[in-house]
Amino acid sequence: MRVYFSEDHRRHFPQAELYGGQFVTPFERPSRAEYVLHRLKDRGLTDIHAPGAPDRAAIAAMYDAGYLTFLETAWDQWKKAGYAGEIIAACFPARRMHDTRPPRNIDGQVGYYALASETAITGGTWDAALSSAASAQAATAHVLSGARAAFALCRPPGHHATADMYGGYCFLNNAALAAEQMRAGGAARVAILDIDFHHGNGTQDIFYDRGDVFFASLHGAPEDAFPYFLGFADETGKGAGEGANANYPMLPGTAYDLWSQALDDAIARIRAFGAEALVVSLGVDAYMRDPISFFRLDSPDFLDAGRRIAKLGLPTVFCMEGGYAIEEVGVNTVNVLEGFEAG
Ligand code: SP5
Ligand code: ZN
Repeated sequence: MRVYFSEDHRRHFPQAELYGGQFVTPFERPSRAEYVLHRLKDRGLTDIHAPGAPDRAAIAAMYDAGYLTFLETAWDQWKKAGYAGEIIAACFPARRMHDTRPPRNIDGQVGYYALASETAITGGTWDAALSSAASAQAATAHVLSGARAAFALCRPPGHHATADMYGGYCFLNNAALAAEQMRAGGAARVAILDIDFHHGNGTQDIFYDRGDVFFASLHGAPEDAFPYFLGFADETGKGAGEGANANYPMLPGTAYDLWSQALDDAIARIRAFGAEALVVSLGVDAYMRDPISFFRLDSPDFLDAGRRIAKLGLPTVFCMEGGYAIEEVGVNTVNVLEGFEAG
């Protein structure tokens, strides 16, 4: 399976994540990608390519223009305001406040475009986010040209990003861009299967009223897990999208027996939907030793999950999402890909 990966991911490496009231080294850090890369090479997956330039028109078509301008200019504005630290959101348009009036002030803009404050922006963040999107776009182009599958080793990840908000370590929604590109490339119906531990709120939001893109997400129940405010089972889509959204929230301690039942159900729904192409949001934070998550999957379970996904028989783009048990992220991620290739 061909892999797309950009070294530019390293340009996004904030020093700080707000966690438990302290600033810690971000869980989402550059070494994650390096571990995946090493494991790919160890297992003979050496067909690794740098993506070309991102398709900016496709990004502009999906994204809010003000949001893109914000991402592009936030660091300069922050410096001009005289701030010495990284960009961290501190106040938000909460209930009964205006959420359609982006402020002029940079602190105001940051809160307006952030959905969580754990995620910092630095001088290299925008370029890294673009390079991550470019990997997803190049992997999708490769599959559209006839390959069975491709892996976009995206970093930063994407599934929490909406068309106008960043957070959850995500800035541009790589999987959403891949799905839309599949549609533009001729797939009448596309499915996105999100197996990251966290609900893919951004992806759900982008396609919620669309009947041509099915979204299924397996994740920690929102009562207990980030992003807390979306991902409930009764979110089934709206308008033309009614019935094209499937959430599988699961409780702390969930192991592969239950998780794989949810996976099988999601796969059956994708088959019934009649998807012609598949995008997998491939996070491996469902792993039992993940430091910020609470499922109990073990490494061999990821092999089995890959096998089950392959049974759909669809052209498939994998986009890297989360996974924070740093050293095991490589093994678990590549296990999904190897299971898929064996299945
Ligand atoms: C892409 C992705 O996996 N993003 C995840 C973002 C999670 N950010 C919020 C983390 C909050 C962690 N709280 C965990 C408590 C564990 N004791
Ligand atoms: Zn996650």
